[in-house]
Amino acid sequence: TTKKRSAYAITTLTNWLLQQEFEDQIDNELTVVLTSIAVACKQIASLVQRAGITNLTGVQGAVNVQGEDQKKLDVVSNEVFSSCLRSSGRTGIIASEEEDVPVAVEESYSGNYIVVFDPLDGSSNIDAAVSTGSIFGIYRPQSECIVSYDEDEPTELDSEAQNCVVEVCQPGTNLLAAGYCMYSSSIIFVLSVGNGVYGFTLDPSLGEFVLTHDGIKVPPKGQIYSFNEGNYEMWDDKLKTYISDLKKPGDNGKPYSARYIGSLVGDFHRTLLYGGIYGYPRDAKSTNGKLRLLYECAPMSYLAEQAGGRGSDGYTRVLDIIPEQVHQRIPLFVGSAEEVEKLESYLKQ
Ligand code: AHM
Ligand code: MG
Repeated sequence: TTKKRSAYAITTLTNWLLQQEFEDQIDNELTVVLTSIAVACKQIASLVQRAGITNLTGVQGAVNVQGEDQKKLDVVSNEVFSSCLRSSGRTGIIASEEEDVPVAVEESYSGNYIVVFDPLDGSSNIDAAVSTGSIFGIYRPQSECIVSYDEDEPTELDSEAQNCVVEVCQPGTNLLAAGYCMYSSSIIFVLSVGNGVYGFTLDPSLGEFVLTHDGIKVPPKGQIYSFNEGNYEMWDDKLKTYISDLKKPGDNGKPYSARYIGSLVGDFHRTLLYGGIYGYPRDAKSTNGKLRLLYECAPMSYLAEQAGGRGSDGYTRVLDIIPEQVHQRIPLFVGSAEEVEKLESYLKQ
């Protein structure tokens, strides 16, 4: 006889992680890392929600290694993420969008896992209280990897820092886990540890992430495209043709709909649930696109594949690309399997 489940039963992220551990999908060290990431996300969520009150909107005044103006919340979120990971005692190396190079966690309190993250993605949306998110990926240390530096910007790294770069530059196929947390009308933590995609909504009255999206599958096709069309004139002709064709009425008599927040996590989350395609192509000015392979494109492509979708740079599977630089950019097309294949068929013509 099966026991009846109480109407009040909930599955918290903690319970879910312990279940994964019990099933040998993850080990106890990874459970600790994922738990500390969830804590960082709750802390960032609270900072984001109160930013307008606590004077945390606006720019910090510094520019990061990628030449972008750092927002105050970019800097604070990076600190929150880093300190949660360090104090977990289970991470060895951490690499962030907001840090020039990956850093090793002090030996006395370090562990094995490598965590790559973008602590607050889409931060141009912050001052208008529009959706943002945190993105992360987790790897195990490895020894083989190709490293090269941008010749225009020679870096002087000591051997420890060099080693961190080598360890961090792994292809997405090596990911042990990846996920994001979206700070929107709800705060949703979406995670895969290699056996599907699960979503947990923060219950503010409990302060806990509760399982709300069990085994997310991206629809094989979708009617929404999500591109920054302001860049249209700078795009390649094949891509222009693709976008123009999406605007022609299809079999159902309707063209595709356009939706673009300018926040990868929000645009990706919608694509995951509703289907369609998200794209950040290369253009005449940004010849490798805008998004970073390691902590934006690879984690999102991993989640897309785990949900039955695809992630491509237009020609190649994103997860097969071996990073040569920590902050390397690539074009990204991600979402419903058939929509990404359709895009590829235009670009490959
Ligand atoms: P960020 O990491 O500096 O926040 O930039 C990444 C963001 C993504 O969230 C979003 O998809 C993209 O930049 C939007 O760029 P654009 O404003 O060029 O459309
Ligand atoms: Mg980013």
